[in-house]
Order: sequence, then structure tokens, then C-alpha cells
Amino acid sequence: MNKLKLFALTAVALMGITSVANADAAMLQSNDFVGISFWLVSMGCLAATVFFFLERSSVPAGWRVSITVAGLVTGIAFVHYIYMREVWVTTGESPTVYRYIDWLITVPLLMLEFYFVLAAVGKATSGVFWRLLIGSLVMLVGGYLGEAGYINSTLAFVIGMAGWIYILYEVFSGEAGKSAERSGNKSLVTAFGAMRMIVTVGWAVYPLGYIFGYLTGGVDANTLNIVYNAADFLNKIAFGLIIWAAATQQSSRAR
Ligand SMILES: *C/C=C(C)/C=C/C=C(C)/C=C/C1=C(C)CCCC1(C)C
Repeated sequence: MNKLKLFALTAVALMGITSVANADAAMLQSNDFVGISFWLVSMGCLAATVFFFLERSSVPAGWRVSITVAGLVTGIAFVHYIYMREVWVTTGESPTVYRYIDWLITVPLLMLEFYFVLAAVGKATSGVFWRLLIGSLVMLVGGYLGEAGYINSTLAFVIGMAGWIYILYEVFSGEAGKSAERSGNKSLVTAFGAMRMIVTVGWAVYPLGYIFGYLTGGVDANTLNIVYNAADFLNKIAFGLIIWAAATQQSSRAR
């Protein structure tokens, strides 16, 4: 198990180094704050990944898989951020494709977390996960078609919003929300409430960025990338930390 962990960390670290070696064509400029923000999120994600994998064995067994998934989310984002930073620094263009590929993988994994924290206390049904997955796909496919210019950006926004609202419905009033409330497990209720706030408030930053970036105008590619980067930092790392904190609380209570 420890060897496996070491291998995973080495692989992740090597990927970072290889890509640094390729970057000699264009260097990060001291006034490129967007480029700097890509770096900051990359390193935050790397640190979070190492942290989650190392902490995994210190939480009660039922929570371990959630911590693993938290580490996968930040690990996958780390690799994408290395690529996104490179696209930005070398071309000055928004790395929309890499960003959406990252979201397409990490958002379903984040949704899986709602299922796993419910499963940690024996309250999950698979329907919860499938509904959240469908909501995520509708949200992201809509957004991508709009940002990449395949369909009208207002129509794309409406489709994306429908997916997000469906997710919010599920975690507040749907089966997921109700199961969490009925569970009577304090760690779960706290974690679930905080995760729900991230998906409501933390996630609201993305559609707002989209509105100003594509619908009303007023926000250029620089600002939009900084906004998306900051939101990813919060929504991926803080989300995992919330679950880790709940898991740790439960283990100290059990002791
Ligand atoms: C780690 C990445 C995360 C948590 C990404 C989340 C992305 C969203 C919540 C995107 C939402 C959007 C809408 C609600 C409307 C259409 C445009 C989007 C795709 C930006």
C-alpha cells in the first residue's frame, strides 16, 4: 500500500517536471497575473493531493474512500492545470478545452462525494449519484457548447443552468438532502451542509463569470480565467478539506 502511494506521488511529480522542461519556449512573465494564478492553483492542488493521500489512513474506514476521491479530484486538476498554464503562457488564449475536460472528470467525482459521505453512515442509494451525474453532464455540456461557440451562448447558458438547478434541487430537497437530514449523524449533517454551501455559493461564481464573459460583456479573457481559477481552488480543495474535517471529527468522537 505504501509503495503504491509512493508510486502515485512520484508519477504526479514527474509529470510536473516534464512539463516544466518543455516550457522553455515561453516563460512566465512577472506581470502575467493570469499565468501566475494558473501556477498557484497547480501547486495548491499538488499539495492538497499529497495531503489527502497521506491522511487517508487516519480517518475511520467508512470515510476513506471519500478522502481518496478528494485526492483524485485535486490530482486530476493538478495535471490539467499544468497543461492549462502552458496553453495560457505560450498562446495567451483561454484553455477552454482542457478546462472543460478537467470539469467533466472532476465534477462527477465531486458529485460522487455526496454519495460516499451518505454511504459512510449507511444512508446512500445509487439513484442519488446517477441524478447528480446527469445534472453535471447537462450543466457542463451546455457550458462547453456555449464557450466553444457551437451554439448560441444564451441558449447554452439556459441549458447549463438547468443542470445546476437540478443538482441544487437534489442536494437540498431531493433524496440526498432528505437522507442527510434524517441520518442523525452529526459529522455527516455538518459535512453535508458545508458541501451544499460550496455547490450553491462556491459554484455560483462560474455562471456569474460566464454571464459577464459571454452574455453581457464587460469581463475579458484575463479576468474570466482568474475567476475560474480562484473558484476551482476553493471548490476542489475546500470541498475535500470539509470532508476530511468531518471524518477526523468523527474519529475523535469515536475514540
Ligand atoms: C472543479 C470544477 C468545478 C467545481 C466546476 C464547476 C463548474 C460549474 C458549476 C459551471 C457552471 C455553469 C453554469 C451553471 C451555467 C453554464 C455555464 C457553466 C458551465 C459555467
